Parts: sequence; C-alpha cells; structure tokens
Amino acid sequence: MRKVLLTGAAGGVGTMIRPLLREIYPELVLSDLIEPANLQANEPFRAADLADLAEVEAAAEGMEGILHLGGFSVEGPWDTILQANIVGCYNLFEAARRQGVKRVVFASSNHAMGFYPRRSHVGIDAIHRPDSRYGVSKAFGEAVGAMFADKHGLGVLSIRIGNVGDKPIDKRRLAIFLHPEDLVQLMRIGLEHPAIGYEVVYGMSFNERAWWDNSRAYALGYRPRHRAEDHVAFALEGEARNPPDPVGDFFQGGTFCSAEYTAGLPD
Ligand code: 15L
Repeated sequence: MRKVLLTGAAGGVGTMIRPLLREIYPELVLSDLIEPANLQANEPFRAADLADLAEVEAAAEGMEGILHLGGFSVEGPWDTILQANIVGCYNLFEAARRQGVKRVVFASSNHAMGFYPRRSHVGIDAIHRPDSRYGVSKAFGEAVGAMFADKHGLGVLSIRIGNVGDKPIDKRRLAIFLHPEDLVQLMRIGLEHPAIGYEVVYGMSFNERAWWDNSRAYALGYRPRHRAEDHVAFALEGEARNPPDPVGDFFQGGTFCSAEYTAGLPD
C-alpha cells in the first residue's frame, strides 16, 4: 500500500497523525475543505468538499487506500451533520468504488454506542446506541462501509474511536483513551491486513478499565503501545474540575448524552 489519501487532514486528529503516517506512507496525500495552515512542501494536498461527489472522486483518483477522518467531528445542527457526515460519507465510499480504491478505514466513533451505561461491557456485536445526531451519522457510516464491502468487495475497517490525545483529560477519556500512535497502528491494520472484508474495532489504547471488548482488534494483530492507566493521576485531577452531570456520568458518551436530554434520569 503506497498511495494513501487522508481526509480531514486539517482537523485535530488529522493534524496529530500526519507526521506519523508520512513515515509509513511516503506518498500520503492530504485532503480537507481547506488547506492545513502548516502544510509542508512534501505534503501533496487535494481540496475537496465531501458533499460534492465530483470533488471527492477527484481527490480519490489513483489512490489504493483512504483513511476517512473527514466530516463534522462533534455534535452539530442536523443540516451540518447531514451534508458532512451522511451525504459526505456516502460520497466518500462511492468515490472509492468508482476509482477502484482497495481499502477504506472509516473513523467511526464511540458516540455510535454512547448510550450504553458505563457499567456495561460492549463488543462489536452489540447494536448501535447513538448518543447524538453525530453518533447516528457514525452508525450510518459503519453501515455504508459494510454495504460497500459486501456488495462491491471494498476492504473496510470501521474504527470506533475513543478519545485521541497524548493524555486523557478526565475519567471518561481515561476509559476511552487512544494514543495517536495506537490509532495509526489500527489504521495500518485496516489498510494492510490481508484478510479485511468488513471489520469493526474499538479505537482505544491498552486499558484496564475499558467499557469495550476489543478482542477482534487483537485477533487482527493490534498490540497497543500505550496504556491509559499510566495517566490515571492526570485524568482524575481533570475529573475533579468537571461539573456533576447525572446523565453524562452514567452513560459512556458523557456530555454527548446529557446535551438536549429530556428522558428521565437513568438508574
Ligand atoms: C469524538 O468522536 C469526537 O470526534 C471528539 O471530538 C471527542 O469528543 C471524542 O469523540 C470523545 O468522545 O471524547
């Protein structure tokens, strides 16, 4: 795998992983709505609006693999989510099919499963319980990926990403911590593992207090190099500054669950 496109390259996660990906894929091409501010001379860039199929197809031309981080990365108004994450995600897979791309790694999210209580332990067979319009769009993206894999033979890995960063900033992020290097390891599995048809994994580093069963990722060869528990003091210090949130503290999705919440208090 040499020719790889990274969508959402100007976003927070895209910015963190660009230098790591470049070492592995020297021909990496970046894409986003607008050029990243700090674009380097050795970083080819193709601007594309995900809501415009022709632009996405032009960005995908000649690519063997796509790492799809693009779209709206938090909760937002329905029309924003609709264009960036529903229309945009469909366009991305359709463009990949038309251009003969072999693999797509889809950046799904923990928010596709956010309404599972923190006390539960969920695997990849559990049904979606999205906590937001954003979470619904991620469940949709997983479904689109599965359809393109089964119907058109595209190899697709959906990674239900937790929280990407160098350190988890509170208790929820501690349980879903994903170091950028471990994310890149999962992405490599999606692009390079010989037996990817359609797969779902959780995007978390090694975690002793995990809410998720990530055995499928381990079976595919994932060996995270980072450990959430190494940051426990830092995370709990951050937690002490969070306001109480009876709904967000109960469910895995945190404030994505409590925002706009009108159902009864969970017990
Ligand atoms: C996500 O899916 C978001 O993209 C990111 O901004 C964080 O909110 C993360 O989840 C999280 O759950 O912390």
